[in-house]
Amino acid sequence: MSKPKLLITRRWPKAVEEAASEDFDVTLNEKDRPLSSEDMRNALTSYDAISPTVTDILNTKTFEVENVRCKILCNYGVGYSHIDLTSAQKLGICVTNTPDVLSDCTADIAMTLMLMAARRAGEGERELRADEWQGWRPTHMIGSKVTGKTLGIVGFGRIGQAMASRAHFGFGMKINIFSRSQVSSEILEKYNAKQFGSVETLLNESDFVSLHCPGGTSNRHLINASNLSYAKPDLILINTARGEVIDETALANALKNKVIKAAGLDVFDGEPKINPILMAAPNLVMLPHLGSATRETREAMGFRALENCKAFFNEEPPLDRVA
Ligand code: 8YV
Repeated sequence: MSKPKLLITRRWPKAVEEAASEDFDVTLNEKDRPLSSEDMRNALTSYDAISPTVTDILNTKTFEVENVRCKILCNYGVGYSHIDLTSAQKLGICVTNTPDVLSDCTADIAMTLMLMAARRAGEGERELRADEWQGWRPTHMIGSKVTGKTLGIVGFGRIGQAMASRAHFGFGMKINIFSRSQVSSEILEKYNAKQFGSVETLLNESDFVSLHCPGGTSNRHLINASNLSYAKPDLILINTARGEVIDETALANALKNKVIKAAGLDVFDGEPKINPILMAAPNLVMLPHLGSATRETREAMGFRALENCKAFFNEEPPLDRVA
């Protein structure tokens, strides 16, 4: 039997690209450029399987194609808000993701941003490299203490819990949670955490808030001008989830008007373009979507996407089916 035709839309670490060719007739995106909507529509009619990433747009329009050949989208990544699941389902296309393998590294980046924002690390490095450091003094670049403070976590899935683990057991932080579903008492007890019924109260009762919920329309602007007005003035907000979860204009204004103290972002609405209002915002550290960017994790994500795809063509249920 011939191998299924698989399109991998962006370059993967070498080890996983090599493994992919064992079971699939693989097409690699040699130039590693994001696919256009037209490229993706053509791919849907020419490949048995496609492994997209967050840089691929698979919206309702993309799926408006005839003679679809693709049977599975084995997404490389845990978040899949770039894929319109209803349209995929209508065409009978299975969708999988890659949970678990990136929880630690994404929580590590959230922790990095939290420490950078609180301790002014980006600002400090810029000062030093600009040769503007005037030497040690008791009042120089004073930040906020992290240890022992209260961290609010929005979304308490695998990544949210990995963040709670670092913050609670590593930094002695108290944990507050906002999650639409009830978190079990066992999990709450593990982190000695309190669950809140609204984002407003979470913002009001936390020193730091870190976002770990899915993106997409249901969480678009979950953090906005209205609920930011409930935040403590010392609040530091971290986002490693999806850019659209925060209203970026509201965030920039909150930073400018000292409604909150600082923020750290790894993800942006419409990335890689950055809203100019964020570029001009004070007390903001930004990273270029590095959450899962370690060799170990990027390899594990590729292997996991391949496992899902292999299971599907072996007529077994893929481990991480989301549609
Ligand atoms: C991925 C991520 O690198 O997995 C996710 O949801 O946000 C990133 O860490 C990216 O989405 C790859 O598609």
